[in-house]
Formats: sequence, structure tokens, C-alpha cells
Amino acid sequence: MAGDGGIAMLFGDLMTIVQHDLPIKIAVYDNGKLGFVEIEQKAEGMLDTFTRLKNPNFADVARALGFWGRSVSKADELEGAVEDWLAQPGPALLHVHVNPMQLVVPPFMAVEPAIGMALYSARAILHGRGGDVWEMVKENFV
Ligand SMILES: Cc1ncc(C[n+]2csc(CCOP(=O)(O)OP(=O)(O)O)c2C)c(N)n1
Ligand SMILES: [Mg+2]
Repeated sequence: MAGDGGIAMLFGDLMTIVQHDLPIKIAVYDNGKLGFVEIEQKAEGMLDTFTRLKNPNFADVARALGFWGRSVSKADELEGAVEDWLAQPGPALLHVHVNPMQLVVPPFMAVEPAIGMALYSARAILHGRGGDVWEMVKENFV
């Protein structure tokens, strides 16, 4: 399992997998950003900066390197795609577009990141990026 930022740091490893014929199955969770870094910025009350990624189609990249590759953007295509991906005899990469605003919220949260998120929200609204805040609230709390 890899993020879109993570897999981009590891293309050399994909070549090694092909070189050694390793039947490894890789799922890329593509949220179009360095999501963890973005959360760290927001939890400190900062506006998110330099975290958005212009990604290639990772399935195309994988195929060019000698992998089986497929890209999925619709939820109802996911189950069939996972079956095909796991049925491959050789190295296979499944590129999945995921919801960019879906947070992994821990069962409890310290006060500081909550204050940071409130500060970030206020800053984002003042900078005309209130749509980002609404998207985050809608996807996670409504
Ligand atoms: C080699 C390396 N560089 C930088 C980092 C710092 N870092 C931790 S998480 C992260 C973002 C990863 O983004 P992605 O793989 O897209 O995962 P997401 O958080 O979006 O799910 C970065 C850059 C790291 N862990 N390792
Ligand atoms: Mg990411």
C-alpha cells in the first residue's frame, strides 16, 4: 500500500521488482497530495502550502515499467478491479483515486491540533479558501 507521494519516491523500487520478477501487488491511494504533511500544517494553524500534487496516471507509469496496471476512479468499479489486480501472476499495480478530503480521525484528539484546525479554518476563509474548509467539514462531520 502506498500513497501517491510515497510511490513517487520509489519508482526505482518498481524497476527492481520487474528486474527480479517479484509478484508483488501494489495499491496506490491517490488523494492528489501529501496528505499527512497537509494535516500537520493545518493542525499547526497554517494554510496548507506546496502539498498538492499533479500526478501522472500511475497505472500507465506501471505498465511502462513492465507491471500490470489499472486505474480506478469510480467506487462501483473497485471490487472488480481488486479481483483482477490480485489475480495477476506477476507484479501488478492498482491506482485508486480516493477522496482527498477524507480524514483519518483518531478516537481521541489533543487540544492543540483542534485549536490549530480552528485557526487554519479561520485563515482559509479569510484567504478566500472557505470552500476547502466546507469540503473538509462535509466529508468528515456532516
Ligand atoms: C523519504 C521521505 N521524505 C519525506 C518524508 C516526509 N513525509 C511523511 S508523510 C509524507 C507525505 C506522503 O504523502 P502520500 O504518500 O501521498 O500519503 P498521504 O499522506 O497523502 O496519504 C511525507 C513527504 C518521508 N517520510 N520520507
Ligand atoms: Mg497522498
